[in-house]
Amino acid sequence: MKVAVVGATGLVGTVMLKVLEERNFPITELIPVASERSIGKKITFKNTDYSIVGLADAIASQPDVALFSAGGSTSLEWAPKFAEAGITVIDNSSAWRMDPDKKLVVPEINAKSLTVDDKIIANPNCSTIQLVMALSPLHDQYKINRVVVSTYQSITGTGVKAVQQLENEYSGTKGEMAYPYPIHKNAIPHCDVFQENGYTKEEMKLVNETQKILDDRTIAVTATAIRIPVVGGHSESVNLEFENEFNESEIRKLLSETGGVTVQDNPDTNTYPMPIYAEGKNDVFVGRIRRDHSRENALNMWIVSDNLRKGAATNAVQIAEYLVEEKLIG
Ligand code: 2RA
Repeated sequence: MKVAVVGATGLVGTVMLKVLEERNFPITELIPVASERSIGKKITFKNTDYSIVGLADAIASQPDVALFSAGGSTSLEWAPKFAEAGITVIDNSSAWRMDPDKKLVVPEINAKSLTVDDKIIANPNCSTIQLVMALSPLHDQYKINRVVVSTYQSITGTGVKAVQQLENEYSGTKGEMAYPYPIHKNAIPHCDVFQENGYTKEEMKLVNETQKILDDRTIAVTATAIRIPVVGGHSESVNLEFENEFNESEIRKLLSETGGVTVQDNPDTNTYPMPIYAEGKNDVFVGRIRRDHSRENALNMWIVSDNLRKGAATNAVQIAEYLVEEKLIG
């Protein structure tokens, strides 16, 4: 399998390469792609050095699949060109997610909808992926009517500049600011840009992508997305209202039996998910599961996951693995 990684030197692209290697994805040739300034630089993958190439050269190399994490404008311009050349694109930007003709895929939930005709496949937003991984089995069993989610997001979601700003603030070094405010000792209620309706794009991604992936526009979703000085992963406080009755042990059992989800939930032993321990792992961790006694059929829980892994790179690689298994590529 010839695989292109577009954005190979970025935070997510670097993790994509790590995950491809860890999961022993059947690669015969890697085509690392990055911006003009990186062309010709070498990267090592599975003990082999590869030269970084530009987008046009990547198409000419005719990879079977291209994992994109290079921003929305690059995806909008180049994903169609790769697709026209017969290359299947799995895109981690927001460019194609809400396109009615493109599939928005979390393999454990809706990979089965993929066909050989899907040449541009959208990888959902990191905070959405971990949310729907926990919601999907519960929605199937109890029908979710409403979701209220507050996220506590790692600064790695903003990018290298924000990680550097936090490190500078720790060390008292002056440097470029990704945010107009300090990140250290702070919580910034602002992920991505504000929209006319007073919500940020990040918050509306949680609303719109959740409904699309669960294929149910009747689910009411409202979100507040907060950036905090953490690097290991995103955390989410979630309140759910179900159509039907449930019991908490059934909920825990259902989640425990869901592939890709790990329940960490025992107040007696102070057991609950935390980003510092989720970092570097591919699962979605769920805890603090407890009935919301203020509403009928309502539940609270806490969801944590490494946003660079299941929230981005691992989910994209798992889509590629599905395509290989089903002989939709290669
Ligand atoms: C964020 N969800 O965390 C986005 C990913 N870039 O900012």
